[in-house]
Amino acid sequence: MGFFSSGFSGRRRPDTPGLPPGQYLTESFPVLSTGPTPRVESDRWRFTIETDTEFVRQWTWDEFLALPAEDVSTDIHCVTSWSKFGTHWRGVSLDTLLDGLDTVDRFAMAHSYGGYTTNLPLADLLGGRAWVAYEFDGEPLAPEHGGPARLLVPHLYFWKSAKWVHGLRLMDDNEPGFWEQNGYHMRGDPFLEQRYW
Ligand SMILES: Nc1nc2c(c(=O)[nH]1)N[C@H]1C(S)=C(S)[C@@H](COP(=O)(O)O)O[C@H]1N2
Ligand SMILES: [Mo]
Repeated sequence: MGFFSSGFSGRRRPDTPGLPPGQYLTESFPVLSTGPTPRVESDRWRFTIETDTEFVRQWTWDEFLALPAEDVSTDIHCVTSWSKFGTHWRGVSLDTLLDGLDTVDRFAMAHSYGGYTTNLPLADLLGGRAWVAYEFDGEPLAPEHGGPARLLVPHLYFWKSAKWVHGLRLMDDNEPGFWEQNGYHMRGDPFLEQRYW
């Protein structure tokens, strides 16, 4: 088995279990942001879930911290080809945030402080596979990694995990978000290599 150097400081091991095709492992935690890091004070912070027509739910920071939280250990996969194994997060499951919600909408647009957006099927946010995370490695989530809180949807490419997440807008139609308008995949499953469309 060969080891190939790649653009980043990682190593490529073609048959590493859990490593999606075309990915290499890195020990570091690269920062990928399209713009400056927005600074969101916790007393200003809100997380909202809404539909096109009707306001649904909103939490303040204190209300959010009072929700049941989960510890999550997971691998993450960026479309630029780095993967990182065994990352540790704490956050609130989207199952909790969307619990009891009565909607016919099948898609969601995650939107962030700073203007970033990314679209996801609602099904990918349910079933214990998505969180709004506010801790990494037992510490408050660093601003450059999306603090105070970010979406964490680790079974999809990491661009779907919106940093500085501000809320979800539920949608009837699958509208493209920021990277999706620029050719990235509407779903983004790393094991299916759904990078572009
Ligand atoms: N708000 C916002 N969220 C974002 C991004 C961004 O530019 N802005 N970049 C995405 C991309 S492409 C990746 S790979 C991850 C990077 O997260 P990290 O900087 O914590 O590694 O965040 C995703 N979420
Ligand atoms: Mo990315």
